Amino acid sequence: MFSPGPPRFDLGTYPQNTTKYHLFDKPGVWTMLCNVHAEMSAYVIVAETPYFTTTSRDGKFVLKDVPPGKYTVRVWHEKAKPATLPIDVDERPTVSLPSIELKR
Ligand SMILES: [Cu+2]
Repeated sequence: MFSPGPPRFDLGTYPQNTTKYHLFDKPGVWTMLCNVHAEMSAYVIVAETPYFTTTSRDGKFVLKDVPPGKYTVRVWHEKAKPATLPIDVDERPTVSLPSIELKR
């Protein structure tokens, strides 16, 4: 799902009230930074799967309608190293994962 290196793009600077577009054409975590304000950042994750989600505030998530099979759960957080967990989805209606600990 994530490319080996961070995808890069640069929209440069442009006048206020101007809109620029960028097509995120490669999978990965795309980082957007402001070269004026260090506290301004955003991320776009381009995933090659229909099975993705974000967590609730307590870190829990649900992926619905995942067909049976072997998968790798990939977890990303801006302040942690990405984590992966192999999972075997079977015919049970609900499959629970063990906790995934993210480390800085
Ligand atoms: Cu800024």
